[in-house]
Amino acid sequence: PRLAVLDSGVGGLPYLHWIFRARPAGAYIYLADTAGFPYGSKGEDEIIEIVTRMIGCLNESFDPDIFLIACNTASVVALGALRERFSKPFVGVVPAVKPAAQQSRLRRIGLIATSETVISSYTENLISTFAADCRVLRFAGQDLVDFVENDLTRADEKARLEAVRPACDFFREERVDTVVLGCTHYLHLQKEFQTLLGPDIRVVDSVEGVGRQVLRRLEDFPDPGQRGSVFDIYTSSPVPGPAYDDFAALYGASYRGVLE
Ligand code: DGN
Repeated sequence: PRLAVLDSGVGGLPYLHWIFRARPAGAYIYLADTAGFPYGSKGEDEIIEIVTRMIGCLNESFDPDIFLIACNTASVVALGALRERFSKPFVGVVPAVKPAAQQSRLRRIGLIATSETVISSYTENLISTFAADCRVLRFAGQDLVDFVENDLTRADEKARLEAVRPACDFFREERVDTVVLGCTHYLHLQKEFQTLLGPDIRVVDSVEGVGRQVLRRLEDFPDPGQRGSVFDIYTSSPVPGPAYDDFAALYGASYRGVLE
């Protein structure tokens, strides 16, 4: 199968890594829209326009069987428009409010995401459909997205913990028992979140749920055999610093530079 994955940066890599490990034989192309980064503070129309353009590029260059929008912001805002525009299957990533509501005993859930995701009507809908009897305490964490995108791979553990501390302090004060990582970039800091939130607060993400959904969809498409196996990362602009090489090494992928 040929799968193309889009995020504004490195956030979707843990998702693709999960899929790649589960089904190594496939052509996996990851595009980080570094030119459009960050999506989280842009308006809806602009996000739809940018994401549509990026998917158009991927479609032309790789002709994938399936697209994964590995970005909560782009998914909650643009999935509808993408499905209308392109006749290929799309899987999106949205905040894991439903599993969180199934698990929260105190009916108090924390949601950390970009401001665009936090205020979106899609998120409101998710909450009223699946967590209507819960208090959902929201934290918009753009600084943390910037930290992951630019500084994470060269930051020591102390700096990583400091980066997640404001959000964790907020959630502990609000006495939630479950926290949803509602932006894919935060997945890279899952361990640090869990350390500062402590054992009584459960951290919920959508990696496995989304991964399984993609694998089911990929079953319809042929296996290219071992020689067809690739995990390539592209960016949409030149990137300063070693972050993309670092991330590629971390996930067994190759960073191929700017998508032409
Ligand atoms: N990784 C994206 C998300 O899941 O919402 C957004 C990051 C950004 O562009 N701010």
